[in-house]
Amino acid sequence: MLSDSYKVLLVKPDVLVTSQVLDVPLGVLYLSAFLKKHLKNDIEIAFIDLRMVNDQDKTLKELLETFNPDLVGISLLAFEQSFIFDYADFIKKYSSAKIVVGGPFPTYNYEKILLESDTDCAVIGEGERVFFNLISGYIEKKDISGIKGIAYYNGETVICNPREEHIGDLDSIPYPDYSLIDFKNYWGYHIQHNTILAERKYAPIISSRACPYQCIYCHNIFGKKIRERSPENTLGEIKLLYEEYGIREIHLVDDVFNFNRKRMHQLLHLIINSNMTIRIAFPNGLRGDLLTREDIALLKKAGTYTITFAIESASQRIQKMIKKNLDISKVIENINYASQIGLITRGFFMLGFPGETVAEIKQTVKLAIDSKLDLASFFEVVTFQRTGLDELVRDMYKDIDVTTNGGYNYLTGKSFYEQVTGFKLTRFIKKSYIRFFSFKRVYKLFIKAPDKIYLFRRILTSGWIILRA
Ligand code: B12
Ligand code: SF4
Repeated sequence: MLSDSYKVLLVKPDVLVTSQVLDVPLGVLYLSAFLKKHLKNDIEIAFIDLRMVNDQDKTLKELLETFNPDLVGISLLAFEQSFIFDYADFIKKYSSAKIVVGGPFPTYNYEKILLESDTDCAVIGEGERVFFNLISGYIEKKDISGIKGIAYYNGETVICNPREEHIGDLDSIPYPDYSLIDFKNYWGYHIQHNTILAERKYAPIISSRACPYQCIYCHNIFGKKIRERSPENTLGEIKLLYEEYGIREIHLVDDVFNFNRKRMHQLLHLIINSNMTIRIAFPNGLRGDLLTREDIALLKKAGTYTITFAIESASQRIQKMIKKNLDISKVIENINYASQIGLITRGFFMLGFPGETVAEIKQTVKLAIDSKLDLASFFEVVTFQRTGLDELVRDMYKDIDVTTNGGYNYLTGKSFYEQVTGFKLTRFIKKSYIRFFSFKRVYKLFIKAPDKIYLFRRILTSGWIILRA
């Protein structure tokens, strides 16, 4: 490494939330790989996942002083937002680094960040190309004000440049820079995306970007035109993880992995014909009404042991209102079939949409309880700023302050719904979990679970946190 290379410290923050999910931060690993590919020896990258450390302040201070970065890049989801307001001054105190933020929160809330913290620049949406252009500009000491996809404060006002074009050929992006992490730190009994496991050594992969659907609660980070990696490129990454890192279970975290059935089948056939024995999970859901029996059977043959179905609501009125428009009867048919062939099925449900009646909330919980689902997650509806849902909430409840963190306070766990209706949603959700997880259902789950010891220890170590929350 050249001694005058530009030093970038990438940070994944730690914030106080009741159920901290500890998953491999694919976004920053992609950024690092892209920068290393294009800037080679001109750049040196370090990464700190603050969720892993006991003393966040001490670790960060030491790293700032020893690594002495030119730039600190922070990845922020909405619920991690407090980090930038609490730590921008801290970073500036112990280093002379520029602070650049990126990820879903800055993409939609860059003004707040730039006006209320000592942040130099926000990267909007897909980060690889924009971050590269920005850092190249800094290295070459050029004027960065015209770079597409950034927002900054010019001393008078916040400027947000037009968005950078999305990277069309996803295969041109190198695989995530796994050298930055130690996978072992992400394996264990903490809360993870998938709830259960078949193999302890697992890793997430994203094989496509963007989603053509229009759900009003969703933040659009990668655009609406789906872009796909080729099945060969995706298989190559699975092979790398399998051979170099001993990974035996893959979690596909695409927004809609099964949108293009042809590509899905091609990848599954490649996996089946490879000499790897891997297990596959879909922790954040497949589009349940697009699946066919043939798809489900092939998914199983390729190693899938669990599928999540993001159903959200049993009410067709709510489905229409949130523009999810899921065909519920088709999804139930697919859950039944998946369950029949031995897959573990999980449902995601959202309760407390604006204007949703208590009867509709109960209808959703009833659907979950009456279904063959092995696991269910009931979420209180949260609004993120600059989504259709947020507008709806603000429109519908003009007289009430529902603005705390966009209608939801992550620390108290209270959504706007309780505030505006008086219906004790949090309590209702706890009761719904107790009703859903009947002795019979838990027993069946244990029979099906590929790693029973893991499931048992997971329930002991983190199950109570969720129920307590
Ligand atoms: C896997 C996943 C998770 C996993 C892992 C998250 C992770 N590792 O980042 C887990 C389970 C933890 C998770 C949890 C939640 N998630 Co989630 N999740 C995803 C999902 C499906 C994929 C994330 C991913 O790997 N993307 C691929 C990488 C390449 O993208 P990326 O991380 O966004 O990074 C790119 C850019 O954002 C940007 N970028 C990111 N960081 C930085 C930093 C810098 C410095 C720069 C320059 C650029 C940059 O560049 C990167 C490369 O292009 C996304 C949807 C999506 N398609 O991205 C939702 C998403 C991130 N999740 C979302 C939500 C709402 C949640 C939850 C709050 C849901 C809930 N109600 O519980 C929880 C948080 C709970 C908790 N307590 O932790 C929202 C975030 C909305 C928001 N404004 O924050 C998303 C965007 C879904 C959506 N469309 O609305 N999630
Ligand atoms: S299907 Fe998922 S990613 Fe697509 S718009 Fe709906 S919530 Fe967003």
